[in-house]
Amino acid sequence: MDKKKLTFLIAVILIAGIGITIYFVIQPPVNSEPIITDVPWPEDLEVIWLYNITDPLGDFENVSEIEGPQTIIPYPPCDILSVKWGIHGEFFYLQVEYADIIPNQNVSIQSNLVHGQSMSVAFDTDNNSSSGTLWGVEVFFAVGYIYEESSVKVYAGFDFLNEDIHSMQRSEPGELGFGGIGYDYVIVRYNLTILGDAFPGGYFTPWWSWSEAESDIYHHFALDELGQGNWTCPDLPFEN
Ligand SMILES: [Ca+2]
Ligand SMILES: [Ca+2]
Repeated sequence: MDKKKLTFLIAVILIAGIGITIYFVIQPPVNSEPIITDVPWPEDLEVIWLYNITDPLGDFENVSEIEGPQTIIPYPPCDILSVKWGIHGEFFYLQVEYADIIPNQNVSIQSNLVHGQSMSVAFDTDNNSSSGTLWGVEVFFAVGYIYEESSVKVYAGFDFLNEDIHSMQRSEPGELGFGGIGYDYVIVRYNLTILGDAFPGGYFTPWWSWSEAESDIYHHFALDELGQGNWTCPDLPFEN
């Protein structure tokens, strides 16, 4: 494994608190359950997407070095095929397509019982790797699933104390729009007006994204890494 890849995977161990650890091991973020607001959703979501990532089918990482199986166990529900995001009004919208439906009960596979999964998109919103937390991240948007609870966790984490992603001072609930448990996609949104300096808009912003599942044996049962890229966020239609 090359150093860059190993660095990413080690980082995933730390930042996994975003997605899985927080749900199952550490205290869940306050108010992480999806909220329902009375702000209408756009009638045509297709017009609001600003960024589109496509990802190969079956491109799982070998996670044997980070509390994972010694060999890759394909797990299509957490295999991402595409991610889209966009900004409309006060919200950041996120759409994720998976290779299979998100189960509503634990999945028995090769002596493992897979009980949940999550995906995250993290942004270095000031394009400064020295500010924020790991990688320079100022905010992450997460959506996770606890199968047996048919529970979808949607939240944004921000305001970090140091490079430990678990040091986030604030998390704010997002809103589940469509899909989730029982579907092979999800569309969620997060209110940007709450994020303040963590999402000022109008910046060149490096991003990171990944999807992972956890079993009763392995903290990282499966990992689909979308990797890293860059996005120029438009000016926001409000003052943050
Ligand atoms: Ca994939
Ligand atoms: Ca930063």
